[in-house]
Amino acid sequence: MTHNILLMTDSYKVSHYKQYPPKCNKIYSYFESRGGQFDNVCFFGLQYFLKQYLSGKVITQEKIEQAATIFSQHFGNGNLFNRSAWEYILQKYDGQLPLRIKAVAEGSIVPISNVLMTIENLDPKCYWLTNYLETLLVQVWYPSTVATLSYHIRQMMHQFCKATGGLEGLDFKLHDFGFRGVSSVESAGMGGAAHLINFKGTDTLQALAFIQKYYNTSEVVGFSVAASEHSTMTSWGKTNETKAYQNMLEQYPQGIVSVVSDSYDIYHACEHIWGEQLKEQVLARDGQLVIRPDSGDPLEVILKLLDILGDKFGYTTNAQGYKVLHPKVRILQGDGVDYHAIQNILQAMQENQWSADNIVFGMGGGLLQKLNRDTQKFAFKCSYAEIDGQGRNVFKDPITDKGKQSKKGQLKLSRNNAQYQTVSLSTPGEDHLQTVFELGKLQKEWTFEEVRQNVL
Ligand code: AOY
Repeated sequence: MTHNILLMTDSYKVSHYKQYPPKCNKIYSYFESRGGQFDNVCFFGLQYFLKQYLSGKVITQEKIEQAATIFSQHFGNGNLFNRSAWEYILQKYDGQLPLRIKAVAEGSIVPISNVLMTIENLDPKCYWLTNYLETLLVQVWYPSTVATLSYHIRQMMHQFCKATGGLEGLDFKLHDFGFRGVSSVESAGMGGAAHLINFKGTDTLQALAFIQKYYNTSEVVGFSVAASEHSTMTSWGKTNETKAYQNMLEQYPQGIVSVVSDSYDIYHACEHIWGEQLKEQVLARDGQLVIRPDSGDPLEVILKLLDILGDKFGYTTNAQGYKVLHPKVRILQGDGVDYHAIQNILQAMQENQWSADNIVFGMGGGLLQKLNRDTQKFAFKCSYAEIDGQGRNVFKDPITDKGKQSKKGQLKLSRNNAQYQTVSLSTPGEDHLQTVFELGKLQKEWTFEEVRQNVL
């Protein structure tokens, strides 16, 4: 193992064990979204952190020594580190963490301001351990925020598809182009997996291996097709643009093929190359050609391309009265795409009598990177403690920001007429938080199929 749990925290937390009140024997904290872009969130990714970083014998003498050496230089003080507290866990629990973590089922859609996860120490001597893990556990914000964004884009796309066409294509309406734009391969795995809860199209291959490994899945749950990039088109030279496109039709005689067509002049490419020179070959081909513009103002370009392609290849009018291009031709917009761009494009298409069936979207940085912990205001706070066995509610309520109020006491996620609500643990009724981790062991494992089911 290359990582060291003692080092997977913020420096200041190393000093916190001395700061709790005397005889403190329990610290209980919870995780919530306090609001942000959307008013409900999709909880996802905890199982990865539990499996990768928290399960089993995560403390060893070597890790304690490594941390001790780093801390004494980092703080310029060899005494801040609570070495004996870690050696206590190493000896008493064979290096396994005496904690209980409860969480809502992964994939669940929960309104903001509800408890999503709780964590508490199981050994009274380890009161300091609960919040030592805050830093790592709060990183669940990332896969949860990607899953939330992808979920809400699907909801929005659903409305446009229902109003202007069909729902058959919805699973592939938003393709993940984000691998190159994320901060790390680990982020690509987590974020790419989060997107695949809601959709089935991805180019982020890392997500497929991530899901198989961490979500107990043998299947491949995301799909893609043959597609060009600019190098494979422009390497033919500007005078051979038609040959480059013709080669695509010939190399991939069946199924969907996507061709990026803006290398020189997207309008010329659609009107004269696809729409005239290669038209018969496109129509004779056994599959769908997807034309991908990749520059310019997306709204302006798409509306113009729809008109050009409608003129050249023809269209039909569907039951709802919207125009649908010839079935052999579609558009893929993957440049400048975020939630509002998709909404604006589908809105403008509807206003111009074009069905949402004509288009699919690719989203890269907008899907996997253009978000942060504040996008959904994820926070982790202590709500309960025990001092010498006496329970007390713990909270913050700053006059300077009522948005930063925290909950009090031990919490339960209840559900009344399909509405989640956070109540005191002592309130009678079912708790939708279930124990997922206890004393070093994973207690509940979700498959990816189950995660997808839990969204619905
Ligand atoms: N992929 C559908 C399949 C994927 C891509 C990936 C950055 C695809 C393009 C396409 O058709 O055009 C990363 C940009 C594009």
